[in-house]
Amino acid sequence: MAQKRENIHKYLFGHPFRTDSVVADIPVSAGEAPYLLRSQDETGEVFRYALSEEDRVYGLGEQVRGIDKRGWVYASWNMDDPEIHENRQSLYASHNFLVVDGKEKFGVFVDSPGKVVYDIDYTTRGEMAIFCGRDFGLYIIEGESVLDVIRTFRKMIGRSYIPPKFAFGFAQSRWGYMNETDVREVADEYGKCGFPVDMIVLDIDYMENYKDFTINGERFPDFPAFVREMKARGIRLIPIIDAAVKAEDGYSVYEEGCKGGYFCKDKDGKPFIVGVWPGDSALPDFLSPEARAWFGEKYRVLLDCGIEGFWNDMNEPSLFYSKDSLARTIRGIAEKEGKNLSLTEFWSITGSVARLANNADDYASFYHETEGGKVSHKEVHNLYGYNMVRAASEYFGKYDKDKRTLIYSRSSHIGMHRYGGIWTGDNASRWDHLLLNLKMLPSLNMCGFLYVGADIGGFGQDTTEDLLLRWTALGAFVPLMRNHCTFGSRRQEYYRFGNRQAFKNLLDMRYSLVPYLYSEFVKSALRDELMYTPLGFLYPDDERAKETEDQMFVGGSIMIAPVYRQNTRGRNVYLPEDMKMVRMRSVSDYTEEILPKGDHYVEMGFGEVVFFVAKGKAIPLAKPAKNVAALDEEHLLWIKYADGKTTYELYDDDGFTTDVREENIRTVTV
Ligand code: MIG
Repeated sequence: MAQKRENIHKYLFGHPFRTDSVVADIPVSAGEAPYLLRSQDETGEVFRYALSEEDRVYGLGEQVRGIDKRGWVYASWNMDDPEIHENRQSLYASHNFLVVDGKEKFGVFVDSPGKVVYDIDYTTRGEMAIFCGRDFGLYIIEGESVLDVIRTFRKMIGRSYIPPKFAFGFAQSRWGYMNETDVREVADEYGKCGFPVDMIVLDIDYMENYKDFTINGERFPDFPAFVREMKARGIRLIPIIDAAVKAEDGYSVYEEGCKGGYFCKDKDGKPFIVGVWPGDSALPDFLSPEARAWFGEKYRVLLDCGIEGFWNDMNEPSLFYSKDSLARTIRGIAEKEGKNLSLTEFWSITGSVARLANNADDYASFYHETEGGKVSHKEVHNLYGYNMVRAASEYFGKYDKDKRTLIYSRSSHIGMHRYGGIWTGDNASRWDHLLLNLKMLPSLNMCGFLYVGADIGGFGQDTTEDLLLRWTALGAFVPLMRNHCTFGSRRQEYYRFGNRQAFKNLLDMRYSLVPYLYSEFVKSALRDELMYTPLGFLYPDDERAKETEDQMFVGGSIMIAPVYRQNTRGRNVYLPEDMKMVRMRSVSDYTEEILPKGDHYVEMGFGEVVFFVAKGKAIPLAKPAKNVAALDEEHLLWIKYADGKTTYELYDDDGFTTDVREENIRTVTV
């Protein structure tokens, strides 16, 4: 039943595509949208807002730059490009929600499956301009505070995905674990060092020639037995599934897809062929409900082997080339053979090759069969990864309706937050990427994504021990705690470094924090709240808090202030109120100190976890264990900052139930 919600205004423009980003039934409002000045240009509708000096703009999820988004142009256009730096306009995901925080406070959600551009105080100082295209929904959300606006928005898009509890353990990954021996070695070394671990991730090499839903029989001769062997050691294997399906006769997934018409088609109705890891491949049409049901069911082979978690990659979709554009490019270059070329002609050759990947013309050359009819991919580009995950998730519910399955994706869009988590793609071993990891967390939460993480240590390039230590100290507080890197880079499993004790402390501390992280995560999901909250959202009258973008509340009880610079023994920390500083090397080796509101230089050693408890708050900690299942949560240690008693809302369950409910949160007095 349509509810009238005074604080949500909804408008439709053109013929909006049904994205299923919003689940609430909201009636269309009359008149023009408040706050924004509407105009048109050659791209479609444009909405402008005059920003005053003190206004801040938050949101946009997986994006570059600060928590306050002012001063740059951002685009929603899912893109596989590992060169991540502050001058990029879009990364792997598109999250079209932002909040203006000033005298006026309101949220804007552009419900569009295609390109949206946000020029926030960049081209024209003091102006925000949003270029929405022609066919979209626009929501304006009002509230008393930034947090209020976010809560209303989150409620409107539906409850965030909750993974199984083991997903709060640690995951070791690397592109290049080739076979059982490689995986066993990781498990053995973790065991020898006494490092806890819950998951070892399988990248594309476990497959036969990069074919989805196959297992390379030479590398993994008895996969179900190997899955069992690892599980008996307390470790779950998390295989990857790529978006594109190898186009090869005799490969059942390809043949079924062709027969059922489940692939995206070219203008002549034939499967559109692109080049990615398996070579020539077809793209499942995840926007078609039939294709989703078909592809989802394919997960069964792996689920039947005992697999309980997956990751989805290459689903922007990433295209190294399309068959047609590659052929055209090769012909173009061949024509130049033997000619005396000008430099401009020479560069047009290198340019034509460089433009092959993720080419806009290719994205405009294939089509989806949707409930609303045939649409060009270009119009709905940003929904592809979202619906890939949805395909899997819808099937997991059928395979075992009472059990949560782990899934996280590279590409995403608002709406996908109900079906799975995300990791933020191909970062690199750079100190600024550690800071970016921190800053993205609240923006992602605002857009519904709670199960999130970045590759710890950096995916590309070579990590260093100090970077890895500092990054792991942040990762200890992040739901998806995964150390992952590319083949060809320096190996970065923790046991390869000298300071093992420091790494052990950090990993053990993570496991000690699981009762807290799990409780805070579930509460955030059930109550449509942030798990990571910037200081400025909590202390709106404190200018210093507002400009502090390198500290964060994690859940309701604690603030973290990670070290993200090399050659430092600690850092400056701003306390927005009196807080208790806790410095832990382990749950049995720690110090506490009450510090007054204001600035402090705080030393933070490698192998120490430092956090700050807010007044009246408590946190539960468990003794470390080799994996999540082995944690003793009957006997918790409590840390609090209170004279006398205080309470904490603790959540726990069997780790798998889909029946996650508010009533199962217990208020514990400590
Ligand atoms: O083109 O599967 O972001 O995590 O290791 C690279 C190989 C494909 C990109 C993912 C990365 C993964 C890699 N993949």
